[in-house]
Amino acid sequence: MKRDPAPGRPAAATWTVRGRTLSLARPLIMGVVNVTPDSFSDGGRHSTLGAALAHALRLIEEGADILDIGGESTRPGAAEVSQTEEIDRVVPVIAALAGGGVPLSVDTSKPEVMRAALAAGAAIVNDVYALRTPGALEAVATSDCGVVLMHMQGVPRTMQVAPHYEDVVAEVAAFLRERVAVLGAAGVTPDRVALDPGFGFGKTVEHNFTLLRELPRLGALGCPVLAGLSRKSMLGAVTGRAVGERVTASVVGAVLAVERGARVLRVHDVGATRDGLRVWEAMQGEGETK
Ligand code: 7PJ
Repeated sequence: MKRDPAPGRPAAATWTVRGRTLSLARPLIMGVVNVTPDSFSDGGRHSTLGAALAHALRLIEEGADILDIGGESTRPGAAEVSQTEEIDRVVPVIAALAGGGVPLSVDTSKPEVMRAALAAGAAIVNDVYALRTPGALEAVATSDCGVVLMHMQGVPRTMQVAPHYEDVVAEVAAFLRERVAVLGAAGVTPDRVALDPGFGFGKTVEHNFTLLRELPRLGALGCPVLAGLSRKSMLGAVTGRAVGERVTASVVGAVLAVERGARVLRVHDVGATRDGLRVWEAMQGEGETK
């Protein structure tokens, strides 16, 4: 028997990506596949096609529900990547994995990369600029792909210099609500959209933890919430641990996000996150576990 959702929490929903309806009754794990030589947490180990594919297959084995494939690092100070270079990195990975049963997301802000990735079989566009780059909205509107809209204050190169908000939750929510409206006007319906507070993107440690605590206020916007806390510096700030030693902190963060309504988790450590979610799901009981 299905229970009613807790008061104030949106009902377990679905996410429509390229005609496919993903159930969010159980939280989904989006595994990160970096195809970048300079990505801060993978140190370039997956920069070749073979290594990226091997990594992707391992994440699927570990229980990834979605793979997020990115060819440009957005860490503060990271080198910019040309459109051609980014396409050359991500399209072969997407083409090789498309049709394998796991929906593929492309982590990009460039309209031409979005188009190439969608043509190669990607089902989701994950954009840290929330489709504000000229042409990005059109690239997505001509497809029926899913979309992740993320909040960011400023631009990656300088966003961590002096993040400032009067009310971080209200401002992030207002931004995301506005973007959902803009997408809707362009024909991208809310059932295709997931919303992301953008942990670490123009936010202090305190801003990040306020957003985590108040995550249900983003869920109230009516779209599924995606949370990306994995290995981020907010976790280093409270544990004192280097990026490669943040697995435990990342899993705890993921489970806290789910407890506060997140339904998609963008993570590097898929197997460990799966374990954490099993514990959370067991607690839910009543047939919601798998
Ligand atoms: C995020 C992202 C995130 C979404 C990155 C990293 C930096 N996309 N891409 N949300 N982070 N939607 O993996 O730490 O938090 S790149």
